[in-house]
Amino acid sequence: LFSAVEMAPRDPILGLNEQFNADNNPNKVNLGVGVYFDDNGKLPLLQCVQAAEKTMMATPTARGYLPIDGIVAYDNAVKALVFGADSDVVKSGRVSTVQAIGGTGGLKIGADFLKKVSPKAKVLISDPSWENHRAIFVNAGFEVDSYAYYDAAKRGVNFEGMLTSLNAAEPGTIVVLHACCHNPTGYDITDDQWDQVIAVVKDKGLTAFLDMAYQGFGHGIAEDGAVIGKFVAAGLNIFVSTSFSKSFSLYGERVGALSVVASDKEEASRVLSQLKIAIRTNYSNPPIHGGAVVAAVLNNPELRAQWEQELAEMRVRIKAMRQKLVDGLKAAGVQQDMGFITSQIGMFSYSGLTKDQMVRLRSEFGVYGTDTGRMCVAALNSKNIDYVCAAIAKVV
Ligand code: PLP
Ligand code: TYF
Repeated sequence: LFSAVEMAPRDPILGLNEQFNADNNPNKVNLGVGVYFDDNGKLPLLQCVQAAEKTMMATPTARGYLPIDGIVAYDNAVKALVFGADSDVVKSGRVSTVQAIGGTGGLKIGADFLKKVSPKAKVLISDPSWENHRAIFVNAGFEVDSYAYYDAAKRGVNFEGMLTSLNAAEPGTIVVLHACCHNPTGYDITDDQWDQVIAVVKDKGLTAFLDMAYQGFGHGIAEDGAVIGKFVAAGLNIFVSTSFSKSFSLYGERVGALSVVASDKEEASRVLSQLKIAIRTNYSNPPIHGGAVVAAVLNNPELRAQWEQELAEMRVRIKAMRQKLVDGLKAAGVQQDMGFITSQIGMFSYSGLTKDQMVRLRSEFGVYGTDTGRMCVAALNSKNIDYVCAAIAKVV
């Protein structure tokens, strides 16, 4: 049966983890996978999460099946977070939100639903993008292409190219956009550029699918979410996938969501019924724990305030590490101005290092980033930063 089964390539990022774990170098630093570590190099367990879990454990509950679309209080909290509790679009019942297995699950449910709605549509992802974007939409049966995004020479977004790509797209094309904290480059487009993208999406009849995996890691929860309000204000039917993996440091609980904005309440209920089919045929219904924790935090004013503060601490620490990286590289003797690192946002920095340099960083120094030069700034800390800077200085 399996004699002709080919060995699949490893995930370029998760595969690095395996290599890192097997490395005996005592100084090794993992800047490969997008995971936030605190200044002690530890994966945080947020106080707000611990508090919510403590309360939950005090009155243990039996675990029946959840509704197909998940915990109602969770879905409503996500809606409020993403669109604003008092927004017209939520109050008028135009948003259908379902709990999903991580942001990945939100993308997959959206992709399966879209395949039924627009079976012939093409999908465009940014060049470059999170690798799984392509895989998820290809697996859902779509042809996936890319739109111009990164300009290596300019160290920024090739916005003209992006607009040209979008303008050339067929009506109905599905465009996957990083709502904030672009992965892997760390370069976002400006407010004004978002307005121009929205105008093209509207003009050309494209379908925007906004991937929000890092809300709160850019400029703030509301600031990062504002782009969603712009699409809604333009009267567009959009998809938004949400991930709490990073913002709640709940990677392994697989907490995410998919929200779809319909034209009216009746349409939204039909959309929801189809999203439930996609969920049922993938995994029937979501798990309880992670969603219950996030709902408990988001729906309790005290815990919510604590979460906002803890998320702000992560955001501020990452920004401080960007500056330390720039200063440290200069002090370590790197001639080139690396100041661009502080104009990037979110967890990642596209460092501009070549594949050869990244391979040397790994093999000679145990400093792991992706071959594309992407480094997870959120894994730098006051103890490893000097070592990382010295290593980079030796390979550039
Ligand atoms: N989208 C982007 C851009 C990501 O970087 C990630 C990272 O994991 C995801 C989606 C998936 O999130 P999750 O781990 O919640 O599935
Ligand atoms: O880009 C990253 O590092 C994170 C984590 O298949 C990740 O988004 C990486 C690869 C993958 C799933 C998650």
